[in-house]
Amino acid sequence: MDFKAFKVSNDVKLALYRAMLKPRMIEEKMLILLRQGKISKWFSGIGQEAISVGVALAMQNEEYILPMHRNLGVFTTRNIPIHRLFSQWQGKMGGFTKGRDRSFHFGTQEFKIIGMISHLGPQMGVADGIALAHKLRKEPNVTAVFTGEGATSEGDFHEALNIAAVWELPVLFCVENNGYGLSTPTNEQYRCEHIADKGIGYGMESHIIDGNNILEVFSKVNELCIDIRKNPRPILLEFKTFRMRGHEEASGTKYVPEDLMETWAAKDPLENYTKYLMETGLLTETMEASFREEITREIDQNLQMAFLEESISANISNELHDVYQKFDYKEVTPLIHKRNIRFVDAISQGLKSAMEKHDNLVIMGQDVAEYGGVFKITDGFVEAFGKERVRNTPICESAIVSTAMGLSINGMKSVVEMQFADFVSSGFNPIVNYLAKSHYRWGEKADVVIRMPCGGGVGAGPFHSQTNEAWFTKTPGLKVVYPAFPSDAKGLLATAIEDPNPVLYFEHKGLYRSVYEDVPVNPFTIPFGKANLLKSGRDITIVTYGAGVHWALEILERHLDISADLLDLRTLQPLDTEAIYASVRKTGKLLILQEDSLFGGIASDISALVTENCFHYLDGPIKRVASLDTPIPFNNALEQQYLAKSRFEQELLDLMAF
Ligand SMILES: Cc1ncc(C[n+]2csc(CCOP(=O)(O)OP(=O)(O)O)c2C)c(N)n1
Repeated sequence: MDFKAFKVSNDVKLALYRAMLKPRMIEEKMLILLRQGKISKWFSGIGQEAISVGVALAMQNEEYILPMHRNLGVFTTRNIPIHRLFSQWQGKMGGFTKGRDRSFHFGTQEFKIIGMISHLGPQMGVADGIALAHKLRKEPNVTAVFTGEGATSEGDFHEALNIAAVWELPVLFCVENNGYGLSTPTNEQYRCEHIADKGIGYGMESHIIDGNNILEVFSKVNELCIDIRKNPRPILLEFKTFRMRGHEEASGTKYVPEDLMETWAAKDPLENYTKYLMETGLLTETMEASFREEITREIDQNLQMAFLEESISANISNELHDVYQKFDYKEVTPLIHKRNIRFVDAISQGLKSAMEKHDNLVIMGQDVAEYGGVFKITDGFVEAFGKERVRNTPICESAIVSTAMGLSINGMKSVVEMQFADFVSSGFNPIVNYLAKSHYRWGEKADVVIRMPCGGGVGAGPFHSQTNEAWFTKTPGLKVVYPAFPSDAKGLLATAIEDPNPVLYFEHKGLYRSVYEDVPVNPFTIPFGKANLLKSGRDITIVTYGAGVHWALEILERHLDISADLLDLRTLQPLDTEAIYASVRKTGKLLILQEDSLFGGIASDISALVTENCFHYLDGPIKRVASLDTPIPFNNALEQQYLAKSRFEQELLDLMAF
């Protein structure tokens, strides 16, 4: 291993040594504790420390690092008190997740470390978002994100690198190529010779670095960081290294040929570097012993602190309390001055006002810039707010949602337009796993609104017509908004953008240009969780939202003899259960109308809630009226048959007659 080629001061050489020794010694202790059954799982980074430590020391403390499961050296180099790491691994309060997540699955703004979610790939898009925030604020900061070579096979890797390249984001993509992804060797993972070769495909500079040579890692990364701060751009780094232990301890290394193990054992980053430092006289055995003694003491003391810490006692209200960030709703009242506008105009106005109010708000989506979005909602926005804040994206829903998360982590707000709500499936993972769970896991908000042009009745077939709110209403941590009128669309969008929690904002395409209303011209807010009683009656309660509201209005218009409460939910999460219960207590009958297919839709949950809470008030069975349990078809006759609207009238009359 060639250490001589790198010009590094003696002080830095010793600092690098000590910084590498610490994670190695903590890990050795962890392996003992694991055997004693005192910790549950361990993902070892032994043999890969030079990468974590070298990168972390090349970065400035205010620059974000996004590590993975083998990067203990990032955490120790950023000087996180190690008792907090021990508490984290033991699921105690002194850790970073109140016992809610394990190992390195956490972030800390204090130390500018944003840890992974298990799905690996989303990290890279999050790094894009963090870097974008720096770039928009003209801050000369680098963001470094780690991944293994296995995770480079995920679509997120491709999407994130592509975005970073197109947007020239100052991100260091650090791939630790350690030979195996769990048991899968590299020749079953990818076909090019080096992962660094992939940089060419993205138009991105890339380098191969010996990941076991701390001086090479530190010098090259340091040099690149200095350069990126002056000349922001993404760089792909492939660190050649090897995973010396099992994927996690229990899984072992039987599938690794012995000679490969021996070859890499001879390249151990700590042993070789120690030898080099001793040969050059920078390190003596006495010094080494005293460093080791110091670290042993630190480990023992900190471990003791963590062991002495009480176990967490489970408390339901604590858990429920942390699912969402507290949102201090501020009422902005609508003024009297109104203009008759379409649903689509109301959304556009709401967005525009928010862009004027928040100069840290960014809109991202496919074709949203000069083209104005496929529904023209952001028409003219580039002229008003510039291309930096109104951003066309490549076709990459997953990494864009992750980018939005990164923007939020780094102090920005964003609205992401899904071109059609159907395409959210390509960005589903970061929404339900990253955005939804971050506050509960480690107290981090996800200040992101995802706009969802949805709904059928427009002859657009199975992939441009779905109303897929139920994919999200069942995921704790998300808020789901679904307006039916222009005023609500405008006011609820304003609230969604103010709210620091992730909001899915459903906008029905069929309403865009067909529904008009007199809408207050000023920006105003409408609180979440407040249903709107559109009609008040005695005999039956109809609960619905979105296009269903208009179907119900139309049918009730035809049956003036039916005295019904018509409740427009407006938001599905939070759900105004009190308004539903109050109405059912009054009328004794409930019909829930939803455009979505029947099974597993929100109507089922509302039905269950009313059964549990209002059973004694019911004078008939609760009726759910929904679309067929088929995909949504294209042909008009088939689509009309599919939609709940075609059955609503008869079901209403049947329940009235019960
Ligand atoms: C989306 C997803 N698929 C599968 C897994 C299971 N899994 C966790 S780590 C891992 C191997 C990762 O390999 P690599 O990226 O090379 O990192 P390494 O563990 O070698 O450091 C796998 C298959 C996962 N966590 N997430």
